[in-house]
Amino acid sequence: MRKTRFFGMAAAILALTASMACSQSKQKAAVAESEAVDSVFVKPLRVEGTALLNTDGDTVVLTGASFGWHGNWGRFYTPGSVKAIKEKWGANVTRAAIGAHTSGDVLNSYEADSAYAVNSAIAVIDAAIANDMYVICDWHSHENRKENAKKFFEVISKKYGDDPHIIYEIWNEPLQIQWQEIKDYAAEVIPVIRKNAPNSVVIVGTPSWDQEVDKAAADPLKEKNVTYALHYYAATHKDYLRERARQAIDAGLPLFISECGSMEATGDGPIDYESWNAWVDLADRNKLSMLMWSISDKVETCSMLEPGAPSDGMQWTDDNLKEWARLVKETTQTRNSK
Ligand code: IDC
Repeated sequence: MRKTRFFGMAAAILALTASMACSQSKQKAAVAESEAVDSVFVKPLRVEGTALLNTDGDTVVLTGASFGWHGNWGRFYTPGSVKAIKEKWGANVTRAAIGAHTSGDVLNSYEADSAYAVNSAIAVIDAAIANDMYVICDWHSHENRKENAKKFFEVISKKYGDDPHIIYEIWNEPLQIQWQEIKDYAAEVIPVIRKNAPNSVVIVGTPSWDQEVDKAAADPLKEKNVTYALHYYAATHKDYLRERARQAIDAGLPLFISECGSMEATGDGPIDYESWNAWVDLADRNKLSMLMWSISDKVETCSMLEPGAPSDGMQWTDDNLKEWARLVKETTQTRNSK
């Protein structure tokens, strides 16, 4: 009897201690979880009016660097480069530029080697997810390559489902193509993505290399969570394009600067700091996200790296970075610390 009582009490004490320990560890786990949740930057996004919002209702302004055409500069599509853009340059977004077709000196493309194209996109997307960054999956096309775009986005969206890190850019820069053709293209490509990723944000290109945002403002898509691409190269595109952008915003069009440069539209020539500052000011005032072109190592002003820079960005030294890279870093750090 006494034995039973003794064992009964011992069992009760044991159970109590165990349950205290358990509830303490549960509390610890809960704290760790809430800390982990708090420290996560990437949350689902949505477009509301002209604003990009996260699920907390905060306006989100993203700044970072875009990779170059995967066909020529795919060697930089590494976990280390994505990590460096985040940790050393302060970026919260990056962009995989998956070339749809040949273009000038860029010969490899999705058309030539679709597996390499898909794997390049996956390399950057996975690294961005691991680094708590947003990532634009960009179909880097100037021509209407709708059928291949559908195939490409079917594969990517199926793999990632509704993962909130990914923003889909369905047609980098349409040439001087009618807005109606771009709308028709979007009407076919967006459903392919949304079938697998119903809540994803999609960037739709605008005519004339993403400059005729007025055409989109006059006749926007009915789809939810769509934003429109505005691209500029500061030494070529000046007040007239800034004015057009302002008017589009005033008309209620959400804009996303998924690509820009400080030099001429050729990607070369000197940096125009005055025009660049005017563009950054416009982006800041209107809370526009901005990605700068590009992580590549060609002899041209817009290639941020010196020829022969390591493929793993964590190994880049200051000697590997060109003038443009220094400006990109400074712009990124300033904007993302606000
Ligand atoms: C440029 C690259 C260049 C490459 C060329 C091929 O910088 O090395 O030879 O593409 O077409 C864009 C395009 C982007 C261009 C960039 C600079 O989106 O693909 O990259 N640019 O010309 N729009 C305006 C400028």
